[in-house]
Amino acid sequence: MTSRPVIDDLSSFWMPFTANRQFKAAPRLLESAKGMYYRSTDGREILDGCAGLWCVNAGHGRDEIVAAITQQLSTLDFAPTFQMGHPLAFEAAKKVAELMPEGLDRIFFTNSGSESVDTALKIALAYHRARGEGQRTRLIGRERGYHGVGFGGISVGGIAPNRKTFSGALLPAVDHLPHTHNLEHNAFSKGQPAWGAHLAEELERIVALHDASTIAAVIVEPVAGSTGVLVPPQGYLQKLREICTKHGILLIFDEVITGFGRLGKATASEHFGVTPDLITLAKAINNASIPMGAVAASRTIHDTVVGSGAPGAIELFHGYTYSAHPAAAAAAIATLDLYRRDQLFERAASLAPTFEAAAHGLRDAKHVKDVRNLGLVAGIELESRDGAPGARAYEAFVKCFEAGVLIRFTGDILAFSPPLIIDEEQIARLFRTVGEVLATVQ
Ligand code: PXG
Ligand code: PLP
Repeated sequence: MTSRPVIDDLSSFWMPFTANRQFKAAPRLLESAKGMYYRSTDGREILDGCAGLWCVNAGHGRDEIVAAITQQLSTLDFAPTFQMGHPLAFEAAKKVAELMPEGLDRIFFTNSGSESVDTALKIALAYHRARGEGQRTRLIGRERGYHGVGFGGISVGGIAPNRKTFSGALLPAVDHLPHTHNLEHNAFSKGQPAWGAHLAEELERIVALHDASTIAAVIVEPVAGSTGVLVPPQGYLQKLREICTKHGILLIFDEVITGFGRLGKATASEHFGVTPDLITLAKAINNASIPMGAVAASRTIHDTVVGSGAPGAIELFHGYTYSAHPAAAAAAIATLDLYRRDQLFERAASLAPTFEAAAHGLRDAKHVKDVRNLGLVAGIELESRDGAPGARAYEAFVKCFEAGVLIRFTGDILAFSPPLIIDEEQIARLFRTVGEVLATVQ
């Protein structure tokens, strides 16, 4: 394949979550992708160790999805879903609902994870208000949580740099649970760490402080992704569920990353056997082929909100121009069919032990101070370089890219979340490359 010359002016695109000046001085540009591989503009094949941004779970350039989108765009490019509809919106919702835990079968469509989070938080407030408990407005997130970049999401989120610049304008009634990261107790845990379930009891202290009657919802990632892969301690999520139920607080699982097979089941909720009241989704919902997100709400929440409106009145004053966009909906239907046909969730489950062994094979590699994993997610935490936090992981990331492997990093943690179509040889190559690179990293 011939490569087009790299465009020589990169200045117009203000890049998201990027060191713009550093990047533009030495850009890394991807030009095409198929299956497990990207191709860079300099013509190299790059093994995708992180499914793009944790989202291309069925692998790149799947013909079935491309065909569904193409066909849809030439048939019905756009249709409003405010007081109107189109059939694929309803079909896509049904397909998503079929994969959710029992009872969470009412689906609100958005265009991203950030929008899903805002939507879920607003639904939580609307639900309590519809029940006559409109004073329940407080939202509880968790330290190190990532819930996207809307004002709602950064307010309940717990990633300090994402909040700092905007700290004067965050939502007013928010508190945070402590995070569960503790290497003294949990370093090199395989799967769920044994220590830390008691950290969920901090919710009781928060409830005692603010009173349950002021709290609408708790939102957590079942497995925290963005912050660097924090797997919940055994029993932790169950405890959160119990405490929320006891106090009438809604539990929201942000499954933007864990959704659609990452842990070997459709959802983390199913994997852990813990059912929240609301689930936020995005990314792999349609293999990231067209922007789309969703919130799965329990029948109770839906019926309470929808039942509270006067006949003929709009029940929830919320929605996006592109909610259930026809092309995104078509892509979701094709993607969810593909997951089932190719049994990709089962594949993730059966590859998980190989993936775990390969990741933990790096426990003695240079700079490594922790390896953690669950399903097809792993994090490798590096000792930070003195006075330069993040520099070591950045160097590893760049060197891996040069060696033909794409990984993610956050701070000094490397993150792995390959497409679920990865094979054993590719898993071996992924971690072997990282080991070789770490040996050369300063
Ligand atoms: N919630 C969670 C749990 C997420 O992981 C969002 C919400 C926001 O989704 P959108 O579609 O608005 O980006 C996310 C997104 C990374 C990385 O590599 C993670 C995300 C996005 C980009 C990069 O850490 N997660
Ligand atoms: N801003 C303006 C001026 C708008 O008219 C709209 C939607 O009509 C929006 C923002 C919201 O856009 P979206 O529905 O794509 O989120």
